[in-house]
This record gives sequence, C-alpha cells and structure tokens, in this order.
Amino acid sequence: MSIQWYPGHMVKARRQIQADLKLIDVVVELADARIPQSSRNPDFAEIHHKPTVLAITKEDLADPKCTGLWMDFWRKKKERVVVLNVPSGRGISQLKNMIKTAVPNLRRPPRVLVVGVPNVGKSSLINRLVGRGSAKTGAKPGVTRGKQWINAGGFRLLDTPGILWPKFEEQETARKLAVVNAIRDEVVDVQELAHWLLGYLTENYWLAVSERYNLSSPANDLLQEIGKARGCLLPGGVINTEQAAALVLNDFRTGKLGRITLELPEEGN
Ligand SMILES: Nc1nc2c(ncn2[C@@H]2O[C@H](COP(=O)(O)OP(=O)(O)OP(=O)(O)O)[C@@H](O)[C@H]2O)c(=O)[nH]1
Ligand SMILES: [Mg+2]
Repeated sequence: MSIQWYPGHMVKARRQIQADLKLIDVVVELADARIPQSSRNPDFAEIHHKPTVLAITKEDLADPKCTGLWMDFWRKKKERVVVLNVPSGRGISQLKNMIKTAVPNLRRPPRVLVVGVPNVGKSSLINRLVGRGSAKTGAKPGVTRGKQWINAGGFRLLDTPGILWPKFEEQETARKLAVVNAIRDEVVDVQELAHWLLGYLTENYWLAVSERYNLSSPANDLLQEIGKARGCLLPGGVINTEQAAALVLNDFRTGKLGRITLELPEEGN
C-alpha cells in the first residue's frame, strides 16, 4: 500500500499560509500526542522563522508515560511546548501565557497562526481560546477549507485548513497519520492499516487488546479473530474483516483501547 493524500485545497492552503506569515507574530504548531513526531509537517519548518509554540493535542488519548518522555525530549531541545486536552481545557491557560511570552514587547493583540495536520484540533483549540464556537470542527480530516481570522481573548487568531505534505519519506509516517485519522480512510487500505496497528499493539499494548477483544494469545490473523468475536459476518458466515478493521480503528481513535502512543523519541529525531 502506498498512501498519498495532498488534495488541491492543501496546495492552496500552503501557499496561503506562506503569504500570511508576513502578518503573523506567533505560530502555534499543533501535533498529535499519539504521534508527536509524525504529525509535524517537515515542509512547514522550512517556510518560516517566527516564534513558535508547539502544542501537543489529544493528551487524553496518549500514553502518559510516553508523553512525559516526549516532553523531556523537547525541553532538552529548548522548544516552547505545552500539552493540551482541548475539550477539557487542560493546558489552555498555559498556552496563552506561552504565546504572550513568545512576543514580550508587542503592544497590540498578537496575531497567531494556528497550523497542523488535518483533524489535530486546530479549530477546536481556537474555539477554546475564544470561548465560543466560532470555527467549524468535526471528527474527520479536512473540515476547515479556507482560512479564517477570529478576534478574541486578547489574540487575533488565524485558523487554517489542515495540511499534509506532498510526499511521505516513510510509509510508516503515512500509516500513523491514517491511524489517527489525519488522512481520510477513503484513500487508504483500511484492512492493511488495522493489521499494521494490531501488530504494533500486540507488541506494545497486548493487555489492552486482549482484554477488549477477549483474545487469549497474539496471532497473525487477529482481524479474523476480532471479526468472529464481534459478529462481523458476511452472508454464508464468512468473517467480514473490513468491518472488523473499521471497528479496531474506531476503538483506537475514540480511546476505547486505552491511552496509546505510537512512537517514542529517538536520538537524531
Ligand atoms: N480527545 C480529544 N479530542 C480532541 C482534542 N482536540 C480536538 N479533538 C477532536 O478532534 C476532532 C477534530 O477537531 P478539529 O478542531 O475539527 O480539527 P482541525 O485540526 O481543525 O481539523 P481540519 O479542519 O479538518 O484540519 C474533533 O472531533 C475534536 O473534538 C483533544 O485534545 N482530545
Ligand atoms: Mg479545522
């Protein structure tokens, strides 16, 4: 399977972001706590040199131990970083302070650009910062299509569409992005994706998987087993592994498998 997803609206959004950067004081770059490295756009670091705050979203879905390791890693690199649970508001006031300290001498409300991969929580974060539902949000990638300025709470915020990059150097990066639903399921092989995820979970979170699906031992054909256990059947009693795959991905995305992180910091990252 080779995953690519770089539709026209992202090409346009990238160009627009580049143009808007001239007006911006601070960049808030969002990354997903479950894939803190793979959800950072390598393309993006090249197009600007503005003060940046790295905001790690979906902390509530990630493994707290791993998030701690990532925080140590970034702090060593002297990155300004904050961990957020956007729906609950955890970390929001810390983020506000970090934005202000990133531009200490500014005498007007900072102009803040919010960027990140699709579905990482940009619009939800903006709504949290302004205290009302000004930006459209949704549990699927590609909700925001055009840029939008929002004024409130002492900031001027620019919401942008989620963007990916034209070519994934490693397909594993693409897989991780697809697992957290930053890439649409329509452009990936859902069964292969679930199979890959189950491989990772078997190695790193076997207890959670075995408990959720009543499995006694790791096996190569876990999708079959899960389909059987969950009654995902086609006419004639054939197991519907497509349906089982969708179920596993949905369980992961909604936290039903517990708090899981898919990558750890490495030397040289
Ligand atoms: N559990 C959890 N869910 C979150 C968090 N932040 C955002 N979400 C959910 O993630 C989904 C996507 O949020 P959006 O704010 O629409 O994401 P976006 O980055 O604007 O997405 P695009 O506009 O599609 O690029 C929504 O269902 C949010 O409720 C978080 O910290 N924890
Ligand atoms: Mg959005």
